[in-house]
Order: sequence, then structure tokens, then C-alpha cells
Amino acid sequence: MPLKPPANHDGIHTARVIQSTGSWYDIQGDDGSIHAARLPGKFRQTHSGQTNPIAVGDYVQYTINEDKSAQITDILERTNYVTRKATHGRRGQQILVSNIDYAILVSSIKQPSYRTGFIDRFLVSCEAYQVTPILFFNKMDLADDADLNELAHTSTLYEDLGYHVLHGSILAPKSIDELKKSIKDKTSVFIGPSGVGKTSLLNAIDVRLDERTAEISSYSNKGKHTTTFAKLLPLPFGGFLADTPGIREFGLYNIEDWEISLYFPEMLLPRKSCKFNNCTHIHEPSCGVLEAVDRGQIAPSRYLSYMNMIESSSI
Ligand SMILES: Nc1nc2c(ncn2[C@@H]2O[C@H](COP(=O)(O)OP(=O)(O)O)[C@@H](O)[C@H]2O)c(=O)[nH]1
Ligand SMILES: [Mg+2]
Ligand SMILES: [Zn+2]
Repeated sequence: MPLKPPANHDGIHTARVIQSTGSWYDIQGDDGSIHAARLPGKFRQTHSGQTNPIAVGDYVQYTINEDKSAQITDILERTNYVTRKATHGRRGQQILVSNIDYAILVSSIKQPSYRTGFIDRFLVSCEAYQVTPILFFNKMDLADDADLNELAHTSTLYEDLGYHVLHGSILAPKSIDELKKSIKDKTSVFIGPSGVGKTSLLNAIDVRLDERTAEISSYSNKGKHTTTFAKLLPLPFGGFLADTPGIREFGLYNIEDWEISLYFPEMLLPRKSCKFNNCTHIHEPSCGVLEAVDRGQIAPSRYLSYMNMIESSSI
């Protein structure tokens, strides 16, 4: 659920953090105005191992100082956020971006071909972060009959699990209309391996990338942390796209083996009939998940992805 900003009162306004340089934040007010804001020292204490007190995507309250600069007075509760491991030898996690409506995994039919293992890791991360995923299959123009058959099978698998699946091609502009409609007035983030067409998609959606590139390169001269911060780019038809430099996939850390099946929707019911509370559904006797696999109620490709996650102890 998107956070509903509270009404303004007593000179306090609500805004969204759209960019951060570490000490200054660019915030965009309800009325569209953009301010450079500082964060009072009392917010610099962070909780639960997070290295940044305010993240791009946060809703904040602010007041305007006499010198017209803005001061953040409060941070509203986040509906969700994605993190990455802190960089530069710091401990803990860095919040990349918060209050996200959709994480969109861009895959391509060919050049490169998609792998369901990659898709499944992405979906599990989305479940864990409580971010709604969208699967977008690009380069449909390259698909032959065999590819189309396989994609139909893949799409049905994920749609049956309740996920939103879209297909398209940069070469057929109409084919990305549905994606555009889905992200209108929302905050989304594109994820995906290199070469699948993310940059081409952003261009087709007409996101102002040139400005972004210029700003990122000027930041990198100022300090080594700044290039790792995300930024919210306004969409021409309303909404934001989170640009998270260097992030091709989400990561999950400190996750216990027995937790992983909580993020496979089709395992939620079967796991209730496992004999052991901390069943990993790999080798245990009287395992509801293994029985569901045997009955064909869990797709072999999904169970294989699950086993790989358990084996590598990471998602
Ligand atoms: N045939 C075809 N090629 C595409 C499509 N989308 C992107 N490409 C090409 O795939 C290559 C990689 O695209 P790019 O946007 O740079 O991918 P990114 O690494 O995910 O940002 C480029 O040569 C694009 O022209 C598509 O729908 N069909
Ligand atoms: Mg690119
Ligand atoms: Zn089990």
C-alpha cells in the first residue's frame, strides 16, 4: 500500500527523498517543488545495522529555514525497502531505495536467454522484501516457435503462482504500453542482467537518462560513496523509476535455511504438514513439501531453484 502523506500543518510539509549525496538530500514536495535539505544530527543514529538513516524513496516531513534551505524534521515509516551490503569496509546494510511499488525483472527470450533459476531468486527476494514483482520478457521479436512454446509454459507457471507477467519488444513500441500503464504513478525499480534491454526500455519509456549519467559522473569526482546511492527518476507520465547503480539483482543476507520456503508461495500450504518445524524440505522424513513435489503440485524447476538456494545458503 502506498503511504498516504499526512496533511500539512504548522509549516510542516511532506516530501519524497529523490536523491542523496550523503550529507544533503534532494527532496520533492507535494507541490512538485524540489529542495536541498539537511538532516539534523539527531537522525544520524541508525537502527539495526543500517548505514544510512535516510534513504532515497523515503517520505519525510520538512520545514523551510529562514535562509530558504530545507530541514528534515521527521521520517515517515517505510512500507518496504531493499538493501545491499554496506560498501567500503563498513559493517551492516545500506538501504538502497524505499517505498517501492514494483520491482521489474527484465529478462530476454534470447541474447541472452533467461534462466528460471535467476527469476526464482529474484522472486524470493521480492517476497522477502515485500516488494511486488513484475516479470517482463523482452526481445519477443527474436522468438521462434520453440521459444514461444517455452515462454508460454514459463508464463503460465509464474502466473499460476500469482505473479504479473508481461512480454514485449523494443522494436514494437505498442508492446510496452502495458508495462508503461503498470508503472504509471508508481515507484518502480528495474532489475536484470546486462544485455537484456533495460537501457533500451528506459529510452523507450523516455526516462531522462542523459541527465542522470552526467550527474553520476560529477558525483564520482566528489566522493567514492556517492555513486552507490540510488536516485528516483521522474517518469514522463507520472511516477518514479529508481535507478540503483550497479544493482543487477537483490541480495538477501542472514537468512536461515528453514526460512527460504516461506518465500515460495506454493510451499506455504504444504510446509504446514512437515513433521519438523525447522524442516528444510530436502532430506527430512514426513515432509509436506517433498510430498507436494512428488504429487506434481510444485514445479520441478521451482524445487530445483529452492534446492540451489539451500545449497548455497544464499538467495
Ligand atoms: N532484437 C532486439 N534487441 C533488443 C531489444 N531490446 C534491446 N535490444 C538490444 O540488446 C542489446 C542490449 O540492450 P541494452 O538496453 O543495452 O541492455 P541492458 O544491458 O539491459 O541495459 C542492445 O544491442 C539493444 O539494441 C529487443 O526488444 N529486441
Ligand atoms: Mg544498460
Ligand atoms: Zn518439509
